[in-house]
Amino acid sequence: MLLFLLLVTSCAAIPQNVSEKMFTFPQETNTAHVRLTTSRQNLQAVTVCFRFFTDLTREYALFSLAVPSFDNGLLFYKNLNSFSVSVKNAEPIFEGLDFKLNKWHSVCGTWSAASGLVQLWLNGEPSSRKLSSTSNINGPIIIALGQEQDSHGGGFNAKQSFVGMMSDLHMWDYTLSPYEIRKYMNGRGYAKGNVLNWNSLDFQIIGRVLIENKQIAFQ
Ligand SMILES: *[C@@H]1O[C@H](CO)[C@@H](O)[C@H](O)[C@H]1NC(C)=O
Ligand SMILES: [Ca+2]
Repeated sequence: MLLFLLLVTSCAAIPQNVSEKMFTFPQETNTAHVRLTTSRQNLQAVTVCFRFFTDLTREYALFSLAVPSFDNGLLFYKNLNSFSVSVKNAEPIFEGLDFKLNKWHSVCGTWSAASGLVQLWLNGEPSSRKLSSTSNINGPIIIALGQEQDSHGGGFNAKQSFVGMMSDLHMWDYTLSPYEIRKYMNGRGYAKGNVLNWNSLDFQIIGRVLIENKQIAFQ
Protein backbone atom coordinates (compact mmCIF):
# COMPACT_ATOMS: atom_id res chain seq x y z
CA MET A 1 0.00 0.00 0.00
CA LEU A 2 2.79 2.41 0.91
CA LEU A 3 4.67 1.49 -2.26
CA PHE A 4 1.50 2.09 -4.30
CA LEU A 5 1.06 5.53 -2.75
CA LEU A 6 4.69 6.37 -3.42
CA LEU A 7 4.31 5.33 -7.06
CA VAL A 8 1.15 7.39 -7.50
CA THR A 9 2.78 10.39 -5.85
CA SER A 10 5.94 10.16 -7.91
CA CYS A 11 4.02 9.69 -11.19
CA ALA A 12 1.96 12.78 -10.55
CA ALA A 13 5.05 14.74 -9.55
CA ILE A 14 6.97 14.45 -12.83
CA PRO A 15 6.24 17.56 -14.92
CA GLN A 16 6.00 17.13 -18.69
CA ASN A 17 6.76 19.63 -21.41
CA VAL A 18 3.63 19.58 -23.58
CA SER A 19 4.41 22.84 -25.40
CA GLU A 20 3.81 21.21 -28.81
CA LYS A 21 0.75 19.29 -27.62
CA MET A 22 -2.94 19.67 -26.93
CA PHE A 23 -5.41 17.65 -24.87
CA THR A 24 -8.23 16.12 -26.93
CA PHE A 25 -11.49 15.40 -25.07
CA PRO A 26 -13.26 13.21 -27.64
CA GLN A 27 -16.60 12.37 -26.06
CA GLU A 28 -19.21 13.45 -23.53
CA THR A 29 -18.75 11.60 -20.23
CA ASN A 30 -19.02 12.31 -16.52
CA THR A 31 -15.56 10.88 -15.86
CA ALA A 32 -12.88 11.83 -18.42
CA HIS A 33 -10.72 14.73 -17.30
CA VAL A 34 -7.22 16.01 -16.72
CA ARG A 35 -6.33 16.64 -13.12
CA LEU A 36 -3.70 19.29 -12.47
CA THR A 37 -1.53 19.57 -9.43
CA THR A 38 -0.27 22.56 -7.51
CA SER A 39 1.04 22.81 -3.99
CA ARG A 40 -0.25 26.39 -3.70
CA GLN A 41 -2.92 26.80 -1.02
CA ASN A 42 -3.54 30.55 -0.76
CA LEU A 43 -4.10 32.79 -3.76
CA GLN A 44 -4.80 36.52 -3.47
CA ALA A 45 -4.75 37.06 -7.25
CA VAL A 46 -4.90 34.86 -10.32
CA THR A 47 -4.57 34.90 -14.08
CA VAL A 48 -5.48 31.82 -16.11
CA CYS A 49 -4.92 31.65 -19.89
CA PHE A 50 -5.63 28.81 -22.32
CA ARG A 51 -6.77 28.08 -25.86
CA PHE A 52 -9.67 25.82 -26.80
CA PHE A 53 -11.68 24.53 -29.74
CA THR A 54 -15.16 23.00 -29.66
CA ASP A 55 -18.46 22.67 -31.47
CA LEU A 56 -20.52 22.18 -28.29
CA THR A 57 -23.82 24.08 -28.40
CA ARG A 58 -24.74 23.32 -24.76
CA GLU A 59 -23.12 24.81 -21.67
CA TYR A 60 -19.79 23.42 -20.37
CA ALA A 61 -16.92 23.98 -17.98
CA LEU A 62 -13.56 25.14 -19.34
CA PHE A 63 -11.49 25.30 -16.15
CA SER A 64 -12.69 24.05 -12.77
CA LEU A 65 -10.64 24.76 -9.63
CA ALA A 66 -12.10 23.56 -6.33
CA VAL A 67 -11.02 23.95 -2.72
CA PRO A 68 -12.78 22.02 0.08
CA SER A 69 -14.95 25.01 1.06
CA PHE A 70 -15.87 26.08 -2.53
CA ASP A 71 -16.50 23.72 -5.44
CA ASN A 72 -16.40 26.80 -7.71
CA GLY A 73 -13.17 28.17 -6.21
CA LEU A 74 -12.29 29.44 -9.67
CA LEU A 75 -14.53 28.33 -12.53
CA PHE A 76 -14.44 29.36 -16.20
CA TYR A 77 -17.80 28.38 -17.66
CA LYS A 78 -19.43 28.73 -21.07
CA ASN A 79 -23.16 29.34 -20.78
CA LEU A 80 -25.49 29.10 -23.78
CA ASN A 81 -24.92 32.74 -24.80
CA SER A 82 -22.32 34.09 -22.38
CA PHE A 83 -19.25 33.27 -20.34
CA SER A 84 -18.90 33.37 -16.58
CA VAL A 85 -15.91 33.32 -14.25
CA SER A 86 -16.76 32.37 -10.66
CA VAL A 87 -14.45 33.01 -7.75
CA LYS A 88 -15.65 31.29 -4.56
CA ASN A 89 -19.13 30.89 -6.07
CA ALA A 90 -19.48 34.63 -6.86
CA GLU A 91 -20.27 34.50 -10.56
CA PRO A 92 -20.07 37.54 -12.82
CA ILE A 93 -21.47 36.88 -16.31
CA PHE A 94 -19.88 38.29 -19.44
CA GLU A 95 -22.22 38.97 -22.35
CA GLY A 96 -21.68 39.61 -26.01
CA LEU A 97 -18.10 38.38 -26.41
CA ASP A 98 -17.52 37.32 -30.01
CA PHE A 99 -17.56 33.51 -29.93
CA LYS A 100 -17.77 31.04 -32.82
CA LEU A 101 -17.84 27.27 -33.03
CA ASN A 102 -15.05 25.31 -34.72
CA LYS A 103 -12.39 27.93 -34.14
CA TRP A 104 -9.44 28.16 -31.76
CA HIS A 105 -10.13 30.73 -29.04
CA SER A 106 -7.58 32.33 -26.73
CA VAL A 107 -8.92 33.06 -23.25
CA CYS A 108 -7.43 34.88 -20.29
CA GLY A 109 -9.16 35.70 -17.03
CA THR A 110 -7.78 37.87 -14.24
CA TRP A 111 -8.93 38.32 -10.64
CA SER A 112 -7.54 39.86 -7.48
CA ALA A 113 -8.98 39.83 -3.96
CA ALA A 114 -7.81 43.43 -3.45
CA SER A 115 -10.28 44.79 -6.03
CA GLY A 116 -12.55 41.74 -6.21
CA LEU A 117 -12.71 42.36 -9.96
CA VAL A 118 -12.73 39.74 -12.68
CA GLN A 119 -11.98 40.49 -16.31
CA LEU A 120 -12.19 38.02 -19.18
CA TRP A 121 -10.29 38.39 -22.43
CA LEU A 122 -11.38 36.51 -25.54
CA ASN A 123 -9.15 36.60 -28.64
CA GLY A 124 -7.61 39.91 -27.60
CA GLU A 125 -10.91 41.62 -26.72
CA PRO A 126 -11.50 42.63 -23.08
CA SER A 127 -14.76 42.23 -21.19
CA SER A 128 -16.19 44.64 -18.67
CA ARG A 129 -14.54 44.41 -15.25
CA LYS A 130 -17.02 42.87 -12.81
CA LEU A 131 -17.16 42.18 -9.10
CA SER A 132 -16.56 38.70 -7.74
CA SER A 133 -15.04 37.57 -4.44
CA THR A 134 -12.95 39.97 -2.34
CA SER A 135 -11.18 37.31 -0.28
CA ASN A 136 -8.37 34.87 -1.02
CA ILE A 137 -8.84 31.41 -2.51
CA ASN A 138 -7.77 29.20 0.38
CA GLY A 139 -7.14 25.50 0.91
CA PRO A 140 -5.85 22.46 -0.99
CA ILE A 141 -6.52 22.99 -4.70
CA ILE A 142 -7.83 20.46 -7.22
CA ILE A 143 -8.03 21.58 -10.83
CA ALA A 144 -10.02 19.61 -13.42
CA LEU A 145 -10.07 20.17 -17.17
CA GLY A 146 -12.97 18.56 -19.01
CA GLN A 147 -15.37 18.34 -16.06
CA GLU A 148 -17.14 20.70 -13.66
CA GLN A 149 -16.54 19.93 -9.97
CA ASP A 150 -19.52 20.07 -7.62
CA SER A 151 -17.39 18.64 -4.83
CA HIS A 152 -13.65 18.68 -4.14
CA GLY A 153 -12.39 16.46 -7.00
CA GLY A 154 -15.78 15.08 -8.10
CA GLY A 155 -19.49 15.69 -8.54
CA PHE A 156 -19.22 15.66 -12.34
CA ASN A 157 -22.15 15.95 -14.76
CA ALA A 158 -21.80 14.80 -18.39
CA LYS A 159 -23.99 17.72 -19.54
CA GLN A 160 -21.34 20.14 -18.23
CA SER A 161 -18.36 18.23 -19.61
CA PHE A 162 -16.05 19.64 -22.25
CA VAL A 163 -15.70 18.00 -25.68
CA GLY A 164 -13.02 19.43 -27.94
CA MET A 165 -9.37 20.37 -27.68
CA MET A 166 -7.43 22.50 -25.24
CA SER A 167 -3.84 23.79 -25.17
CA ASP A 168 -1.38 26.37 -23.82
CA LEU A 169 -2.75 26.50 -20.28
CA HIS A 170 -0.91 28.75 -17.84
CA MET A 171 -1.82 30.06 -14.41
CA TRP A 172 -0.14 32.89 -12.50
CA ASP A 173 -0.57 34.09 -8.92
CA TYR A 174 -0.89 37.71 -10.06
CA THR A 175 -2.90 39.67 -12.61
CA LEU A 176 -1.23 40.00 -16.00
CA SER A 177 -1.26 43.47 -17.56
CA PRO A 178 -3.18 44.03 -20.81
CA TYR A 179 0.21 44.19 -22.56
CA GLU A 180 1.21 40.76 -21.20
CA ILE A 181 -2.19 39.35 -22.14
CA ARG A 182 -1.75 40.64 -25.69
CA LYS A 183 1.58 38.78 -25.89
CA TYR A 184 -0.14 35.57 -24.76
CA MET A 185 -2.93 36.07 -27.31
CA ASN A 186 -0.33 36.47 -30.06
CA GLY A 187 1.59 33.44 -28.77
CA ARG A 188 4.89 35.31 -28.66
CA GLY A 189 7.40 35.70 -25.85
CA TYR A 190 5.04 35.74 -22.89
CA ALA A 191 6.12 34.86 -19.35
CA LYS A 192 5.03 31.29 -18.56
CA GLY A 193 2.73 30.59 -15.63
CA ASN A 194 4.27 30.39 -12.16
CA VAL A 195 1.43 28.25 -10.73
CA LEU A 196 0.68 26.13 -13.83
CA ASN A 197 3.13 26.08 -16.74
CA TRP A 198 2.18 24.25 -19.96
CA ASN A 199 5.89 23.70 -20.66
CA SER A 200 6.35 21.96 -17.33
CA LEU A 201 3.00 20.55 -16.37
CA ASP A 202 2.13 18.20 -13.50
CA PHE A 203 -0.99 16.36 -14.58
CA GLN A 204 -2.85 13.10 -14.46
CA ILE A 205 -5.25 11.85 -17.14
CA ILE A 206 -8.40 10.09 -15.96
CA GLY A 207 -10.42 8.30 -18.64
CA ARG A 208 -10.25 8.93 -22.38
CA VAL A 209 -8.34 12.16 -22.90
CA LEU A 210 -5.60 12.12 -25.54
CA ILE A 211 -2.34 14.03 -25.77
CA GLU A 212 -1.92 14.91 -29.45
CA ASN A 213 0.14 17.26 -31.56
CA LYS A 214 -1.14 20.83 -31.51
CA GLN A 215 -3.28 22.13 -34.36
CA ILE A 216 -3.47 25.80 -33.57
CA ALA A 217 -3.99 28.54 -36.13
CA PHE A 218 -3.85 32.02 -34.65
CA GLN A 219 -6.37 34.38 -36.13
C1 LIG B 1 9.61 22.91 -23.79
O1 LIG B 1 9.76 22.64 -25.16
C2 LIG B 1 9.87 23.83 -25.96
C3 LIG B 1 9.81 23.44 -27.44
O2 LIG B 1 10.34 22.16 -27.68
C4 LIG B 1 11.14 24.57 -25.57
O3 LIG B 1 11.27 25.74 -26.35
C5 LIG B 1 11.07 24.92 -24.10
O4 LIG B 1 12.28 25.55 -23.69
C6 LIG B 1 10.81 23.69 -23.25
N1 LIG B 1 10.57 24.15 -21.90
C7 LIG B 1 10.99 23.51 -20.80
C8 LIG B 1 10.65 24.10 -19.50
O5 LIG B 1 11.60 22.47 -20.88
CA1 LIG C 1 -19.52 23.40 -9.42
